[in-house]
Amino acid sequence: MKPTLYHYIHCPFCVRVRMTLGYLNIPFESVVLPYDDEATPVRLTGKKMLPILETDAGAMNESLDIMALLDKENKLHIKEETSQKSFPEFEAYLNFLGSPVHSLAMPYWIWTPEFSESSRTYFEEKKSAKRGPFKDLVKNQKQFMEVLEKEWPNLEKELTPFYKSQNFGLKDIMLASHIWGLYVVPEFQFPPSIHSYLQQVKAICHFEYHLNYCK
Ligand SMILES: N[C@@H](CCC(=O)N[C@@H](CS)C(=O)NCC(=O)O)C(=O)O
Repeated sequence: MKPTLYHYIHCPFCVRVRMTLGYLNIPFESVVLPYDDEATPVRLTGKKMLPILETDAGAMNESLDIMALLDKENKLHIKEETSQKSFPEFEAYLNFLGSPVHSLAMPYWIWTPEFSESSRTYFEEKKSAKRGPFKDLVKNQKQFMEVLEKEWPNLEKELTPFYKSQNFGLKDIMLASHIWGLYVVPEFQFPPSIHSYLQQVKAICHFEYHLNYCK
């Protein structure tokens, strides 16, 4: 049986798993759930959180656990990478980048084809409780962009040509999926070197953002 991935198109943790499936050339069933569907994920794993991978062995959460299960030949060295002392620091870096990325992208994600009227309302209500009204996020774009613009030169130094490495690896999947969402923001442009890095990761992982919508 092919594994089934339940995912949201925009979700960086889901994108990680899709990039991994593509990198490892693993065929899978793709099920894009509406963001307001609480019943399906709760039935599968007991909580409303995606990604979920369903295999003969059952359904599971947690992107890194899913990726480790998929990576039978250990090409991404997930156990070794995630148990390194510096790994929490890398995750904190992703969170630091993720905050402005999400504030910039969320008001646009909701207008992409994965959202219906009801899932858009559900998403906006849930996310604006933490981040404030989406209209204000758009109004304050500049401040979020400034955080990223300040950071890009530091990131550029680490792309050698992959993240702190000459070889493609787990951290590239995690980093690329975390910032990929910025492509949806019309006012935003990646510096050419970061754009080119992301396109390399896309090619290596056979990644299509709007899977299911542009076949
Ligand atoms: N630690 C989890 C995080 C997954 C996660 O945060 N998923 C979000 C989407 S980006 C989610 O399902 N949120 C449900 C909701 O907020 O309703 C993983 O790595 O898989």
